[in-house]
Amino acid sequence: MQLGKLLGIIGIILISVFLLVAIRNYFSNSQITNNIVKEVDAGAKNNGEEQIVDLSVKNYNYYPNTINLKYNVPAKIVVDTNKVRGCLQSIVIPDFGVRKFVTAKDNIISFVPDKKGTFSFSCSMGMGFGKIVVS
Ligand SMILES: [Cu+2]
Repeated sequence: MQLGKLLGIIGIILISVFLLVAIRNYFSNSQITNNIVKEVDAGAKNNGEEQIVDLSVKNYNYYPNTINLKYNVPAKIVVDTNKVRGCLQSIVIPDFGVRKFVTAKDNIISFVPDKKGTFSFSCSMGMGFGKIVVS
């Protein structure tokens, strides 16, 4: 009678532990699966790579004046709005469909350089200008 009770309690403990482990494995497995899916998604587009370029001003024009980018790697141009002022804040890159007025709070221009070659960028009035070389 006592032994039966004891075995019953041990049985319940064993089942509980088994269930806990099973539940934990289930959740950690689904997390791993999610991560793999995310990596595959990113890989299809760009291997998770990105390129970051800082854009400032020198001699009343954009600096660097020629921006070199890798083909098909998402680009982020981080604009230093302490230097890039006034109409130079209105940046246009026609070949990549970019037209943006950058501010201190919103100073990143993102696009994918999906064409190879040399392209121009400028302020919307064409007073400041430069080149983007994608290779
Ligand atoms: Cu301008």
